[in-house]
Amino acid sequence: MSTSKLFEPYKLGPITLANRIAMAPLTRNRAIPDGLIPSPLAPEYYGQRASAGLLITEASQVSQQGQGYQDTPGIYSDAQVAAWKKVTDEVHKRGGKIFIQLWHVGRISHVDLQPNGGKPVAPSAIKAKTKTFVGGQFVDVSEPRALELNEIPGIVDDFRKAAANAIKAGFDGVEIHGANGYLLDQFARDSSNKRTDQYGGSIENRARLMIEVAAAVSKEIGPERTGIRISPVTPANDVSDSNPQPLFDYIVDELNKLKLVYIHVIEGATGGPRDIAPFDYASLRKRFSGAYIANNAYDRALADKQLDAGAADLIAFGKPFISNPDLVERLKQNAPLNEGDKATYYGGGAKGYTDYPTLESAQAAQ
Ligand code: 8OZ
Repeated sequence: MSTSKLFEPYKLGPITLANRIAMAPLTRNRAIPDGLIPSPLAPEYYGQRASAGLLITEASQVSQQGQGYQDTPGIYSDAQVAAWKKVTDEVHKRGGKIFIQLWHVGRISHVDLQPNGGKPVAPSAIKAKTKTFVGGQFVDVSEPRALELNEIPGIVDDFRKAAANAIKAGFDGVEIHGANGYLLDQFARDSSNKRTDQYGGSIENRARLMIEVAAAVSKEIGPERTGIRISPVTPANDVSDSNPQPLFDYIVDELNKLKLVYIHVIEGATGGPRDIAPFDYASLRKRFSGAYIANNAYDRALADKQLDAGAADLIAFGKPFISNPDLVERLKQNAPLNEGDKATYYGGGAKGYTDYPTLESAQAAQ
């Protein structure tokens, strides 16, 4: 039944994953508001999912400025590090491996979340046509301001410090969030970046911040513990690029020079159609010597097909992991999946978080 490569171990830099299945980062908005500390339920939530070869945490802001939605956890304070340590301990106790996703939302934020109620920061002062979740409701994002050139090193350093904190918290590595129209992607793509300094204009200039962050993080904790997520054609959060193929070919060439351990590629529109725009993902794979994690709308059949074709090393599943803590076992058995309850995706307590049944617990209840 399962001669599939999906269930074979994989060596990711210095660690060995039990299988080729990754849990994609999933925003769940359950941090304790006071201090934006991971929920006391987070160790159990991630622990329940530890049979995935690699867990990647929900996006976690590297600074208060990097926050864009209410109740998302940070990785910049000692209290946050201490709470994340409980998560990594539980996952390791259950035999899993876990990376934390490092996040700066850039312009996808709201003045109510920003230091001193200031404007969110962006490459250019262009407001995104999208909403965020603040004060218990979806609201338009705030008008951003363009970052001053002299503020950029501080942002690179926030990522570096967050990576150091991640290692203190016991993570096996970090994933830089370079995707989905957040800060690094806003710099890379030309719909959101109209700068005229060395961070705007040419492909090299627009890619500069993402590459500087990757260099700083990998210098701090080692490239063998540093991955990155990109989404070359997603329209998520109102970004686009007039010519994404050479842009992302260049970015991946530079990431390859840094010897990052993986690229995690959202193929198509995040959470939407895989074929939203033409893009040659094989070109990225060819350019990169580390691992290629493929994501977006994968099921067992497509995962097998891509692994057998050598198009990916690992497959990341997102939404199915919300409602199926034992997704690995279910994929192995081709068993039916639990439906997710959308009303409890973002925010709340244990309901829709730590209470989804495994095959075993569902059988025992019968
Ligand atoms: C869903 C809701 C809020 C944030 C992403 C971090 O798209 C997110 C996100 C997803 O990468």
